Amino acid sequence: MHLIRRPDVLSSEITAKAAYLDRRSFMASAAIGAAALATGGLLAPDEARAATAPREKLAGVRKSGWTVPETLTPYQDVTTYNNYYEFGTDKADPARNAHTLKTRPWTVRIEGECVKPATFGIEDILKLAPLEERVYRLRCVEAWSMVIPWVGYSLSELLKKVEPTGNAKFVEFTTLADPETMPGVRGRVLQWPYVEGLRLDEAMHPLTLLTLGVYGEVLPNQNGAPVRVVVPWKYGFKSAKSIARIRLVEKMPATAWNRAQPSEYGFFSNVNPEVDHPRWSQARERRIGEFRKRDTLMFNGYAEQVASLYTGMDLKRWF
Ligand SMILES: Nc1nc2c(c(=O)[nH]1)N[C@H]1C(S)=C(S)[C@@H](COP(=O)(O)O)O[C@H]1N2
Ligand SMILES: [Mo]
Repeated sequence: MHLIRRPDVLSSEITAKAAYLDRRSFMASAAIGAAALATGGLLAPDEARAATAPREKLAGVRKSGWTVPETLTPYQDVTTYNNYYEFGTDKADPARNAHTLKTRPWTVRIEGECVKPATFGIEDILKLAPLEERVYRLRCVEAWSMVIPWVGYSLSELLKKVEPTGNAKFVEFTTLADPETMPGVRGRVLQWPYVEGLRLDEAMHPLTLLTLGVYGEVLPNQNGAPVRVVVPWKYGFKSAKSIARIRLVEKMPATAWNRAQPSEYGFFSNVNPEVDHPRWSQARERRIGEFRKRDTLMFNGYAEQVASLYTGMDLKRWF
C-alpha cells in the first residue's frame, strides 16, 4: 500500500530546504528594508502582514512511508502560488489576502448519515491521531503540479468517530464562506460556499489526507488553514480548504465546480491523461519550478493504490 520509500531523498531535500529558508528569510528582511526605504517606511498593511506572517512548527510530526522520489516544490512556491478563490482568482491573491482568515476558534461539524454526529474543535482534531508527513503530488486541473510535504492523518480516522450508517454513500465538504474576511466571496466566480464531495470509499481510503500542516508547520491560511483535505489522485480542486462542515449523505453531492461548469468538471475528477479537459489537453503538466513538461500519470501516479476503486467504470464517462 505504501509508496516508494526514499528517506535518503527526503533528508537531502530537507537540508536543501533549510539552506533555502535561511537564504529566504535573509532576502525577506532585505526586501522589507528596501521597500521601507523606497516608501519612506510606509508599507501597505497587507504587504507588511504577508511578509511577516508568523510560522509555527507542529509538534510530534513523524515521517511516514508515503512519499514520491521527486524533488519537493519549495516552500515559497507552495505558499505563494495558490488557488483559493475566496481570496481572489490570481495565484498571488491568497498569500496577499488570506491573513484576514480567522482560524481560531474553529469547529468542524460532522452530521448526516451517521450514528454519532458531533462538532469537533480544531484542538481536538489536531490530537485525534498521530500527525504524519506525507509527500504527495498535487496536480491542478490547469495542468501544473507540485510535490508537497503535507502533515496530517487519514480522513478515515475522523470519519470513523461518527460511525457512518449503511445509508452513507458520499461525503460532502462545505468550506468557510465569510464575506467579511474573504473578498472573493463578495464576487460571483463560484456559488459560495465552496462545496466538494467524495464517494464514501474514496473518503475512507488511507491516501485521503485530513491535512493540518505543510513542511512540518501549521498550514498557512492560503493553503486552507486550519484544516483541509488532500486527495492526491484527483485534480486539486477536489481538495477542499478551510472545512467547516462534513456531511455523510446518500446522494452524490452538488459540488461548486460541477455546478459552475458540469461539462468541464465532473464529480470524480480523477487525474487522467487520457481524458482531456474540453478546452485543453491533460496529457502533460508543468511541474512548478521546471521548464520542460512532464507526462501526467494515470491517477496522478497513485493507480496501484486507487485504481481498484473504479473497477468496471468507464472513466471517460465518469470523468
Ligand atoms: N475552499 C477552496 N478550496 C480549494 C480551492 C478554492 O478555491 N477554495 N481551490 C482548489 C484548487 S483549484 C487547488 S489546485 C488546490 C490548491 O491547493 P494549494 O493552494 O494548497 O496548493 O486547492 C483547492 N481547494
Ligand atoms: Mo486546481
